[in-house]
Amino acid sequence: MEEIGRISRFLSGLLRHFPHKFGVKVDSEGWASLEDVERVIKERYGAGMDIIRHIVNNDPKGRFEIKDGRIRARYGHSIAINTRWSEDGSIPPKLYHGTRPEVVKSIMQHGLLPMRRLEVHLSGSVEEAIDVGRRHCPKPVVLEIDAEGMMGEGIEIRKKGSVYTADFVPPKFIRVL
Ligand code: HQG
Repeated sequence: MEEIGRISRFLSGLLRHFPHKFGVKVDSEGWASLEDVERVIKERYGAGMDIIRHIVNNDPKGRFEIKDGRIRARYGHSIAINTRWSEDGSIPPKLYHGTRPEVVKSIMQHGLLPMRRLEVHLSGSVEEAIDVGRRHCPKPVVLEIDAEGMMGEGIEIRKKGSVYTADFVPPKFIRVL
């Protein structure tokens, strides 16, 4: 349903970027009270906990999680939280990043930077990276990231839902596909 998509996008924005605008408190790990979030969703969309749980349980990228009466976005934040946690599961040796052709030169020079977010976001497959890049332009470029090499030099890569994150990816670990 279109309304579910709208609420899901709002929930991403609320938990990643603007909880304070709606009087929602987010702790240092990104958690907000489910009650607070339900109140905002009810006021704005007339929808309740059922819809919130439906969105969280069916999100294709695992954008959100609910635990002990709290909810958080797993990745994508611009608000200051501690992003240094990772879910269990191995990190694939190669990861991918889809982006606009115009910025590839800058990326190969300066590395992948988090820009307006707290982390750099990487995908587990070329297909997912293309989808990420399409949010920016019709014909994205896919970069292959030597995740194994990064971790070998002590650069942390974290798993969050279906997404992988890092603080920074130095140019020497990036190859244009
Ligand atoms: C680019 C969505 C110039 C970078 C997606 C990207 C993802 C540079 C843009 C998640 C640069 C930032 C994040 C440099 C990086 N010079 N440009 N040195 N370093 N960039 O939206 O990765 O659907 O913040 O290539 O699917 O596109 O919302 O990052 O193009 O998983 O759940 O700066 O957000 O997830 O753009 O997307 P973004 P992203 P959701």
